[in-house]
Amino acid sequence: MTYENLKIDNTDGIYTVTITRPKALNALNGRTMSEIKHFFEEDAPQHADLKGVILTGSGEKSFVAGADIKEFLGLSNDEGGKLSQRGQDIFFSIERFPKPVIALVNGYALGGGCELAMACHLRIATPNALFGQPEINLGIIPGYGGTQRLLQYLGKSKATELLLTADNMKAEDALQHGLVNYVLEPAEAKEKAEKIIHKTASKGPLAIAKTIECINAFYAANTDGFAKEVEAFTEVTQTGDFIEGATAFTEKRKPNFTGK
Ligand code: DAK
Repeated sequence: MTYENLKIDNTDGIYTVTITRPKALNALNGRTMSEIKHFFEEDAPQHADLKGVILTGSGEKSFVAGADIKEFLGLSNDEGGKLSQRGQDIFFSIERFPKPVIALVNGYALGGGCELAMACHLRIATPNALFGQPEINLGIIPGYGGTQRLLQYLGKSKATELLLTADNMKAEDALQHGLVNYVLEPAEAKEKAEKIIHKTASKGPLAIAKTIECINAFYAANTDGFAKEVEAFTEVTQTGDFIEGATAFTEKRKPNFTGK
């Protein structure tokens, strides 16, 4: 697939994916959603050198200002549900990606933009970042997981307030409420994201992937997260990486994990 709305840079295995629709403040139209799907489901798994992904928006004003409102106007009655399901599935691909995906939130993260940031494993915001689910202003509700993930991050009281009022949350408040991991100036934010990815890349890749699976199991309906942990633990203890990690510890050296 040729990317029209995503710019992808690879620096030492850190793939920075920049959503690039500046005229629409990087709003997610159908094409952009297809490109995000293609990147996480088709392209990224092929890149053997990939250590992690930084997802951001072009410019300094906006991460993603929502789903593309203008595109919704032409929807027929039964298309809404299908698009909502498709969007949720794409965002699940991000959440289930076996290597860290960090949202670098550089401005507006509204509606689908807030949902996209929440599907990433971690969020680093710049001071001008603004989070919110303003769908109610348009007479609709979030369709890409916003009613669920906002509760996971903020808890019921604050999330309900935001969802019912369409109020926005500033970066510092998002930090205080646990929606973001850090608030940093743009250059430091990128550096921090890179540092985190390099750090995770020095660990056992299977252990990282299994940890992500267990975290997701906590939030998955009808899934016993503790049982999932036992299952994942059984798998990782049977790997060469575990032998290497334990051996390196006893030999007082850094482990050389191979992901096997
Ligand atoms: N969609 C399309 N275009 C957008 C956009 C968006 N979400 N946000 C901004 N733009 C465009 C503006 O229309 C404008 O284009 P021109 O008029 O110049 O052609 C350009 O970006 C610059 O925007 P502004 O001139 O408005 O810039 P300001 O600095 O004055 O204001 C703003 C920035 C972010 C406060 C404002 O643009 C704004 O309020 N934007 C909309 C924010 C919003 O409500 N976002 C949430 C959208 S609802 C579903 C699936 C998902 C969802 C719903 C249903 N189904 C499958 C059915 C999710 C929905 C949403 O995300």
